[in-house]
Amino acid sequence: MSAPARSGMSAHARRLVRDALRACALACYALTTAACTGSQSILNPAGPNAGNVSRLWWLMFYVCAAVFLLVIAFLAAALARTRRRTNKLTDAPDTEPDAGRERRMRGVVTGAVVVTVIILFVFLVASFTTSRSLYALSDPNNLRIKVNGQQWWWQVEYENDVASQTFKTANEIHIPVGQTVTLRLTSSDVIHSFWVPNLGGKRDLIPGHETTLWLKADKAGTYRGQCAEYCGLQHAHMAFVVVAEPVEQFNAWMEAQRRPAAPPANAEQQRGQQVFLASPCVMCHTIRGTDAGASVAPDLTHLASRQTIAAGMLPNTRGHLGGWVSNSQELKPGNRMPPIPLAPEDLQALLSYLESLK
Ligand code: HEC
Ligand SMILES: [Cu+2]
Repeated sequence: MSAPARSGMSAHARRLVRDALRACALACYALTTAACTGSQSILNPAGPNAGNVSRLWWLMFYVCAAVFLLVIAFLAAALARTRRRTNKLTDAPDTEPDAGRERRMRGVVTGAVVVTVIILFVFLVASFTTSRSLYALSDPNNLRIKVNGQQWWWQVEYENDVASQTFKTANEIHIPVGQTVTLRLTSSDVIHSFWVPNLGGKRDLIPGHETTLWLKADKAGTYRGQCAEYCGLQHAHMAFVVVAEPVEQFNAWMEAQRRPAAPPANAEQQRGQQVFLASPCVMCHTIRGTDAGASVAPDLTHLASRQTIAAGMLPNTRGHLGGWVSNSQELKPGNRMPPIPLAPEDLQALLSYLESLK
């Protein structure tokens, strides 16, 4: 009667141990194959801050993995021993004196507590020094970029002591490789959080309170960022890209962005501009060089130079642009741009104009 029950029990335990080890192996596999290569991954650092964060992460990962494996090993050993002892019990009584077992037990528990305290202390010191290191890039001579979070997109303003040299763009931040930039973060509605995992840690954007983040990219590349603080319906579609490029390329980009929009080059684009200026578009958007100067929505002066529209949600192609302008509420429900009905020819002309805003 008791034999089948016992073996059923240990089979269950064996299955548990096997599943735990399998999960562990799977996690290791996923980590080493997928996560270490991504353009939105803390495990693929492209700058000093992200490097420090990922070193802390790996320390925690290895220590916790070791603890996990030890616990599983002890669990397996304990199960095997219980089984042996129970078998023995049926033949002869257990002869080990209780006092000895008690003493060993106390030793093991004390050891486990001491090791746990040491591990937690190491984690405390490591995370403290990592936090400190994130401030080391602070320098008043850094390039300054102001990032304002809004439901659900990012306004990006390149600051300069000369007012005419400042300019705004949206959802795409270019930075020179090898130079530190200072990001001044603000929000005009709710709390958002700025996070480019490949370049650094998170920093909240808090209404009425400016926060600062320093970024430096050592490797050229395009890194994806994402709002990391739930901020409403379209929080998941509040992404952006950081393009780190060689200094000359960055300077050329900045020069181009400072210029006003290119004037319409043909009759179609001319008509598109008229449609834009005669529509409610001008109540929200800016196109520098035209009468449209509102700033509650992304600056469209160089819209066509950007990789994505709608805060990283859609590739910047004519098709997606057409879908967005005809009814953005279908693509990104709840976003702050109302549907604006346009005649088909007007829409096509408008798209031609928007596509010319390089
Ligand atoms: C009431 C304000 C408002 C009006 C009017 C408006 N928009 Fe927008 N528009 C927005 C907001 C806000 C966003 C950002 C939405 C988001 O990504 O969540 C946006 C985004 C866009 C984008 C994508 C920009 C990018 O870089 O992601 C385009 C293109 C655009 N609008 C074009 C237009 C055109 C063309 C019109 C007129 C037909 C128009 N908008 C009218 C508020 C407005
Ligand atoms: Cu958010």
